[in-house]
Amino acid sequence: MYTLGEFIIENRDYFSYSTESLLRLFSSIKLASKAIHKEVNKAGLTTEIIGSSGVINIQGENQKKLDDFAHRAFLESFKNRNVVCGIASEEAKDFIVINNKDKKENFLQNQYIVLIDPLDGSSNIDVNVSIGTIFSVYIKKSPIQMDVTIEDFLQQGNKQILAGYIIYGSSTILVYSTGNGVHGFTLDPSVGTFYLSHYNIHFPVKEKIYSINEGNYAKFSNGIRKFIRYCQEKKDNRPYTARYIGSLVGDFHRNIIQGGIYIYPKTASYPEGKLRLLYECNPIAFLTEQAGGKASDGKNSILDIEPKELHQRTPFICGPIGMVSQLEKFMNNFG
Ligand code: P6P
Repeated sequence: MYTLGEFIIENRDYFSYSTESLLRLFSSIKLASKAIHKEVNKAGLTTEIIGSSGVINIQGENQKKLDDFAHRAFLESFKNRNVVCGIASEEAKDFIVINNKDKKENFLQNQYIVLIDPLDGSSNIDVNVSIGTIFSVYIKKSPIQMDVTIEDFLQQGNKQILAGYIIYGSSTILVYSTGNGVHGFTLDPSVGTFYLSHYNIHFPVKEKIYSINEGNYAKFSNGIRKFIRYCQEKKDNRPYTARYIGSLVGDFHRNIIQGGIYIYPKTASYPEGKLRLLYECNPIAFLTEQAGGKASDGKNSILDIEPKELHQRTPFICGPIGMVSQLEKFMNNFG
């Protein structure tokens, strides 16, 4: 079985940047995700790690202790590997400059810009539902000698050179794409190694699942409501199965493997949509398209949206092309 490192080396010809720097980047990601895997898997046993940190994060949400732990784990592992020059995190208001000028030998490689949701769906931690890390990577745009600027982070999703997630569920799986298909690696905790377990993931042809929080039905637009009823009617290969666990990584991972659409539209509580463009929607949209699917805000491709600010939100739809196009048609015709 290929390890993640062996797979990256085997496929180095498909990656336009230095393989060595990609291996170092993944070394950081693997280290942090293994530390989080360990804490998540025993969260119920230690009060130090579950529950709230007592901090209200920049999202105005009650930060969970594991959120903070995950944020710090990634920050430290990126800083120590000299391969990232700037980080934007859901848990930090501003981007974080990593200045490695003193480490000349790696300086030229430190071109990676990372945007990350260290632990998405963390409200599920205390009830043992799968949660995940979502990451998005770009090449620095500003002059290499300068520290990162906000423009380095506000790049369109179609400029990503790497995107992925780690799902902490019944097993811990790292799923990523560098633009050459979507591949999944399962952690063998007994040896602390990620092994290739899902080669070239593609949405199945059969559309099966729709994932949306129907508790917001009364406030959905007519187009969304029409699509929900379309999913439920007995016709063709419908009704679809409704599955929604309130954890984007968990819902998406199931949908990309079993064939389903995930929808988080505008709601009364989130008139701009709830999900964050830069470190939730762009990376998931990149994986969606690489797996033969489609990702939009109901009208425009997510990857073409010109970002304006670090934590901006967007309505988010991702899944098989047929299902997403059908929903876009209803939204276009019925509002
Ligand atoms: P709701 C988790 O907070 C999250 O950001 C996503 O992981 C998840 O899909 C969504 O919000 C759930 O939101 O409003 O349905 O509870």
